[in-house]
Amino acid sequence: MSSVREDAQGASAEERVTDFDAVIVGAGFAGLYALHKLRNEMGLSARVYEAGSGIGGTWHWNRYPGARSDSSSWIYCYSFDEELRQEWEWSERYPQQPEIMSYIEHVADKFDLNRDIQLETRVTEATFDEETERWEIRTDTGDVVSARFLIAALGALSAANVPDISGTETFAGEWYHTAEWPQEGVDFTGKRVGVIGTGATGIQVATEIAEQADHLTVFQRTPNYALPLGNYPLDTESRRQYKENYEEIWEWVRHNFSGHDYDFIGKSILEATPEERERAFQERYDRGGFGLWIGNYDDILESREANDPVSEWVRARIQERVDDPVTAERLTPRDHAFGTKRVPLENGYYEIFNRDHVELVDVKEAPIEGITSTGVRTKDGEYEFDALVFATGFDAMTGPYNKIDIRGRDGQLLRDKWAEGPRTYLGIMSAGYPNLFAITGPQSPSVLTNMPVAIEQHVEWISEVVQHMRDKGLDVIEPTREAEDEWVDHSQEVAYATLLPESATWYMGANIPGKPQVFLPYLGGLGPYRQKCDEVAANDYEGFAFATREGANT
Ligand code: N01
Repeated sequence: MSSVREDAQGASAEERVTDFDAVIVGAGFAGLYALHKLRNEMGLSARVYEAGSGIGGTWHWNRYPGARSDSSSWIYCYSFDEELRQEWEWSERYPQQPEIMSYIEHVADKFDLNRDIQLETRVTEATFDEETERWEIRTDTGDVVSARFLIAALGALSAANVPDISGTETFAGEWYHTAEWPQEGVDFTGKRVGVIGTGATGIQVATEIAEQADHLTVFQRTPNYALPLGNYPLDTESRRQYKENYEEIWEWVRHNFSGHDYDFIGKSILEATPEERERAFQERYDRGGFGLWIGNYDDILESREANDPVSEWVRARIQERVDDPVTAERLTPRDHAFGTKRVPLENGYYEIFNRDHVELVDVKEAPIEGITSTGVRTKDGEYEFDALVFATGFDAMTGPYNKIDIRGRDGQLLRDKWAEGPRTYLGIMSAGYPNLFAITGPQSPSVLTNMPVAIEQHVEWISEVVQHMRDKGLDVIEPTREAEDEWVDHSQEVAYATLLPESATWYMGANIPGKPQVFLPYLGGLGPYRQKCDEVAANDYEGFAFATREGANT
């Protein structure tokens, strides 16, 4: 029986609407835009379920100290509304979590989104009913609703990974995962703190905690090639400039490789002289951001020969910033090529290790053996803490889907279908799961892009196909197995033509014990991917099959 608490619209259980045109799961950037599109622009009835106590997705959950965007603020936002673009005033090149939350809340107010969002409600099951050709959706609060379309706006990095380290439950101090940070914040003043993990998150959080803690120990398993953030405040003049050029900027980032404000140089590194390379690297390093990664010579991710010069160059920059040679060497990656793991951006990270109260522990050399009531025990000894921070990442891309019992045709669980890795067509749909759309799901460019740009592309493509179905009186859409098989093969081929699958990364599922090793996002670039999606649509949705309620194929 459903609870009698009021729903998002203030209706009691008896009055509740239970049949929707669309149910959207997640109220982050993706879910909010999907709601706006489907409800405000297309007039569909829609309900958003959100597990968090507030909207914002990633930015609601990841409120750890130091959390900020690694995308330029002026494109880390929506582009769909000219008034919104012009009225919002970003204060920095890389906005911090509270500013991004203010933006998201502003958008939700402006487009009157909150009334159809039900918070603190986690979708636990979604079952496709082959009789009615509708999805039945169940939540952990007892809601049971049905929808013609199910939109998974789950986020690619929303299933937090707390590693299974023995004794964690015995730790007497406080422990936190960065992606489940307490809403009220944490004060580390005067405390001995341990941070486990040195990915993009660990690097951000350790830099901030070093300012507060009495003593900070960073447990590193794999060193990273972090690049300077290069943040700066934005003044009225710089805001005027990007706003004046917004049409051009959006055209560019919608069609380039990454959806970020970088382009590759347009030349092989092998054709550049040592002096040219040095100049190109230094300029990008000094400017800050991802320039050395996705704005560098075209082939640095294609072969070791092309990659070695830049890997070597970044190693030298790390070494010169750290005083103690042993610590400097520990911080220097030598086991993987630059850019094959997600490049973190840092804001004084390397310099924290020049301070007396900050220590680096290499857990590859001396693995963590367990957590005790007082701290962390490694092969080399025990470290005592008042607080522990897990910056240990996510069960990326497929994890959020696997947490829900999604049953398609013949009752097949999506997680069973994906047991050997995700299978999708265009990263948008999976055969056997009609009318279920993924926003920035596996096998789409997603996490390899500036997310809002990829999100807008998906939401717009999905709403167009829904409109197409309404216009033609079609009820069901589903990809063909052939189209799906081709896309799965193609997405792996594109990845394996680069160095990225060589490294043990979350892109490959390598961070989760037992997870199949498959390259998860689509590496073909956002611009070419958009073109492919547009061609599919123009070609009468090639690779998709449609049906009407009676089951007749069109
Ligand atoms: O997670 P990660 P993240 N014992 O998986 C280590 C996005 N993001 O949260 O490298 C010891 O990258 C693990 O070690 P290893 C961004 O896309 C965006 O930092 O697996 N250590 C690694 O060091 C990013 O890539 C922004 O050997 C263990 C770390 O934990 C993605 O989120 C900011 C361990 C996990 O790093 C994920 O980044 C932050 C264990 N058992 C993040 N298990 C912005 O743009 C794991 N580790 C704002």
